[in-house]
Amino acid sequence: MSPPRADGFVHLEDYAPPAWRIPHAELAFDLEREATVVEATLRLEPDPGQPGHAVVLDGEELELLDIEADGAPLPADRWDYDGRHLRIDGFASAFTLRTRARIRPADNTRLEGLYTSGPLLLTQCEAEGFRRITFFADRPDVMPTWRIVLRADRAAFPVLLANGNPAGTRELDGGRHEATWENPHPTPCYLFAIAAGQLRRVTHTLRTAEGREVELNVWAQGDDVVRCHYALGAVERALRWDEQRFGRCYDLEVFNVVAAQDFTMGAMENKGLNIFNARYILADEESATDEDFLAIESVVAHEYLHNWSGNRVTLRDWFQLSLKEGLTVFRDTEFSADLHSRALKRIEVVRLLRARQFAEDAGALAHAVRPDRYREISNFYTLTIYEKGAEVVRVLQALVGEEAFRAGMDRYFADNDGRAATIEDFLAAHAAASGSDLSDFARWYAQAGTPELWITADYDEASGDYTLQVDQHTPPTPGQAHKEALPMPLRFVLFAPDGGVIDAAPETDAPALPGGGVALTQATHVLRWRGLRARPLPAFNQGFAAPVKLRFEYDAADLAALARFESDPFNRWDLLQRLASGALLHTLDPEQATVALGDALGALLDDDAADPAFVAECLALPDFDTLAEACDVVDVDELVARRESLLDRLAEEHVERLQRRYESLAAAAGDGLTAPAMAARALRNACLAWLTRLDPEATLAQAQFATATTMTARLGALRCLVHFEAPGAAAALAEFRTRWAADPLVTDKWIACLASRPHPDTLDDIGELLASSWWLPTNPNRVRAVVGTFSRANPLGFHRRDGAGYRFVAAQVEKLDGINPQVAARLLGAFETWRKLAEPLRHQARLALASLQGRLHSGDTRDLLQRLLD
Ligand code: 0A1
Ligand code: ZN
Repeated sequence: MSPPRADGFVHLEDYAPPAWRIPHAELAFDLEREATVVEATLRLEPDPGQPGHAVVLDGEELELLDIEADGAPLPADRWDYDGRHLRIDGFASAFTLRTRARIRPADNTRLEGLYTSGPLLLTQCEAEGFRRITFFADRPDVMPTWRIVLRADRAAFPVLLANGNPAGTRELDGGRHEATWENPHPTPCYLFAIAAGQLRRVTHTLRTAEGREVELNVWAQGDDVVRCHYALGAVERALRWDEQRFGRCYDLEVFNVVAAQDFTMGAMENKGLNIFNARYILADEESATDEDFLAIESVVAHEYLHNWSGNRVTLRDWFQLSLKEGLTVFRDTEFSADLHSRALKRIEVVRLLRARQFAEDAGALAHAVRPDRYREISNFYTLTIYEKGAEVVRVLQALVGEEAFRAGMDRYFADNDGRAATIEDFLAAHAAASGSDLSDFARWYAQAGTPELWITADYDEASGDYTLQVDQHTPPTPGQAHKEALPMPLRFVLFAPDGGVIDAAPETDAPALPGGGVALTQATHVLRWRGLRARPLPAFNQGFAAPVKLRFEYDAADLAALARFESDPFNRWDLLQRLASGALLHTLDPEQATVALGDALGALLDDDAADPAFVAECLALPDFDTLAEACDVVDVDELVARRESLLDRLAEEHVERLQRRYESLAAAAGDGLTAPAMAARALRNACLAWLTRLDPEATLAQAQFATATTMTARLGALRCLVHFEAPGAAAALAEFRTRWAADPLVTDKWIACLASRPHPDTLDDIGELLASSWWLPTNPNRVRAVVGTFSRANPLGFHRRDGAGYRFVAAQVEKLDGINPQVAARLLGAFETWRKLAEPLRHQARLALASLQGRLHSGDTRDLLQRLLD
């Protein structure tokens, strides 16, 4: 990688391979909370192709104690450390460098490098945290094998974990002990990890398909260990799935997972030692919702699956981030779809894309799946890199077909095992395996913005000829005015007026696709059918095969008819979402759309054969973010008011049906994590929310809260009580708060419930919270529960007309910047679409952002603020 240019950006085109390689690294830690000493012994070898370079290692906030080369102290005129880089001159051939440095874990509130979380010592190194542990070439294309020695007080740190396989332990003097770990796989330092402390585990041993015996362990503090069983099961499911679906086996003797209460992101795939935000590990039915369980399974799988997509095949540089993240999200969503319902998983993914990624792709922070420059890489752990990156992989699979895609994946893993790869390497493997030319496909990685497909129909009564013209267009994004057409699948079905499927294939220059439909390869295509008896009704993009916005002139009656005809469950859901959006945004006749939507929902509620989880998804109308994303100018109050009144009207229309389903599902919704029980709880909670709108006493919600035996039911009821400001709300909140006061993860739940109460005066509650002992600004989960929820899930609070919501979030960003810059920077993301706000909000948002100028200190927040204001 290369240093930033004078413009402050690191540029993709400046990439140069490392001038010095590190084939092997040995680290010894004397672990202590206040001051840990790290001794690093690095074998350094010059790249014969690039002679004459000084050795330059990264190192931040390190207190250098000793420096030696080949066993002798290095004279002061041979090295220089300026607080960011250690430069060593005068070596032309391989040598061994030994440094000793002191670091201060207890002072590390950034949670990057080595830090304390309660009594534990933990690390987080991705993306550039390893340079806060020791002097090293902190870039992903330097991949040594590792030997790691940990020494610590036995009583305080009885468990000492690091990457790789255990390679011995011994007792030391003074109540200390030592553990050695060896990682034989070439591994970049961003995947380095240690975890030390009083950890307890649940464990399970299995044999991989290759015959290797592997011990799986999930570790947590104290009594939390009893809530690790579900995560342990999820590790095993992910391991087996990767064997079966992608032929990938696990490659060490042990796979350790550790739960941490203080963790900035979701989890981290360190080689053989995954470290997790505790919220993605700890669960039982008393304390975790069904959604929590599903999220745990998918994050556990995500991190496990990185062992191949990310670790065995790693990244050449951080511009390639989506090569591991997009691909691994693709793999984890396939895992969840194979294990549970494919349609429900697709709905979940598309909701997130539409509510958040489309907005990112159209706002001030838009960037390509492979950006070509960055100031601060931690600001690129985005929905575009992850979720759109996964969609791009899905598009590739649709274009080449599932069989060729699997062959391409085999080839990618085989050709790049142990290497630091690029997106070009990924595409080359798929091009070779499928025999396709993927040069146009590469545009998906370079071009930002959500593509739009404009489809227009023409039917000639006399001849019965029907044509569809498909025009592709991607709007401009910052720095990218002109866009080219992207290759993508177009799936479609034509329905006759009676709902029968018209089976004929169209005449078209667009190539047919292996799984049905055609490949769009140009900006415009025409599809023509001849001699149809009547004007057909087309449905498109089954399964959301292409991540696009699709425009076709339907009226409400068309959408309602299609929702009855369509057999693809994703599309049936999507057609109802379109009806709702059309009613709310007035892109359809609002009255007709409302009536059609009401009829469709009524039929669904009457249909006891339909999956209750699917019915619950249909009852969940497009959220505020999704609606706002579809507007050019966002009038927050108007949008919220329209949505509320549509919900009121639909709830009134269906009150009896809602009551019937709520009651009839009571038995099925008891305990247990079976699909039918979870589905029943989902639909009951959806019905309860609609019914509570109509009942000022909130009788059902109060009863559900009082008798709940699962967190899903309890929290569903609490949310209704708090959000509708029902009579029992304060008592329920107080009871919940007291009962779970010792559990930070459950505490985050009531806090998020409070912070999302849809009312402008929620800001006052938040003020009280911040003055209480519940406020823990050093704990990322707590900050997200309070400030993140308020800014992202409370439109009436955040977008208060007086701008107080914006000022509050801006003030928190400034405070948190000095504690944990990555957490602070993420909060700024709530302003990404501020330019679309109707006045006076736009002006207020600008003032709040401008007030931060000159007051932020970290690279993370300064980069985001500048991009928001540019
Ligand atoms: N690679 C992780 C995400 C991650 C990124 C940065 C982190 O440190 C601040 C932590 C985790 C994943 O995709 O799960
Ligand atoms: Zn990941």
